[in-house]
Amino acid sequence: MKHLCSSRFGKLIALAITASTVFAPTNRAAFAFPADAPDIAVDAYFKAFVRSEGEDSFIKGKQDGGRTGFWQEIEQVEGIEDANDRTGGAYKAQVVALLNGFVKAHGSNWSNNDFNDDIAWAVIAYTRGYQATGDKKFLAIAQSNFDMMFARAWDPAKGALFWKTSNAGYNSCIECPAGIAAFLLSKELKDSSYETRARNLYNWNKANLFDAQTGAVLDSVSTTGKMNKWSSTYNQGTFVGLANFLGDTATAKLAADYTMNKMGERNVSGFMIMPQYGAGGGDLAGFHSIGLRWISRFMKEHKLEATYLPWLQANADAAWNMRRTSDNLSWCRWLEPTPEGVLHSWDTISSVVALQVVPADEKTPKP
Ligand code: 7K2
Repeated sequence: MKHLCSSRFGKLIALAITASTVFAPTNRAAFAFPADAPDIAVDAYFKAFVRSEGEDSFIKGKQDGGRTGFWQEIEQVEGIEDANDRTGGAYKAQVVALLNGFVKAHGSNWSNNDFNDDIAWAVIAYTRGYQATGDKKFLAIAQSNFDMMFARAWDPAKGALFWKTSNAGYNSCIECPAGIAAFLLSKELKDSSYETRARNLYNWNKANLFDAQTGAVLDSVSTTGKMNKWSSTYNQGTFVGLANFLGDTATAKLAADYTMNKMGERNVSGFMIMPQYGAGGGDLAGFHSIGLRWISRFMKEHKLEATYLPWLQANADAAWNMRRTSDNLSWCRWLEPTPEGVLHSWDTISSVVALQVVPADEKTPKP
């Protein structure tokens, strides 16, 4: 460096290095959220949205009551499973009560739900419930519903699953969650036929709904070949999660990099904050929980903290900093403070999950 710097060229390099240090995102230490933030966030969520009835728990649609949709509900249960994983089991009783409450509300056979992806999400949550508790009842519910869904949704001509029972198209939001569900089942049931299905779904999605140049995961394609090229944080996340399970690390990295570098808006420190998806209980409000969960897991399993942790922490910090002080709830639009008034539970889950799956620092025990 010394001799380089003595030349004109070297001075230019030195200047460039100084400039990149000044303008690059600041290091993570300045951004890490407080160590007690993850627990505070879960407690606030429970206080606002979880109602218990005997041994069962139910998630309210809004603070003042009502229901949330099937997939929003079960994805919020996944958020509590994240809290349980982070703490090594501190929320086990709550996970059990929520899974039992979900069965009370929706039964243990979900065939009356037309959305194949809804069933895949719930299979993931119940398989994780089994992993957290060892209760075989949860695994049996997961397996029977996966099998029911797969039998009705599989299109042998295409080698992919239909998104809905109307059989009108194939979406990343069914192929990837179903692939994750199949992979989890293959491990717990020790049945490689599920892993084969996971691999088939992944290969199809990679070949048909993935841009290998950019790392973007594309939304869907209809049976008539009409493409929806929109990319969302939830599809990026499940694609990364599935690629990671199946050992395609390079592709997982490509999709994670796209999410980190291309999706959202930069904050004042230069980090990309995930897109400002609309609040109000609509589908998109909870998408970041899914994106963050699977990309964080990929990072931890491959020790890629140097690449992804500053960005993930910037998002978790933003979620924490935008909370409202009256009840510590935070919504899903992390460049703006959470408004006062009655919130939808689904709007707040991405903030809760961000604080469960993103380590506060590199010393946080890895699950
Ligand atoms: O149209 C699909 C998908 O392709 C798209 O990415 C998102 C974005 O919407 C749906 S996926 C969300 C669905 C989850 N299952 C239950 C459905 O009610 C819900 O639309 O909006």
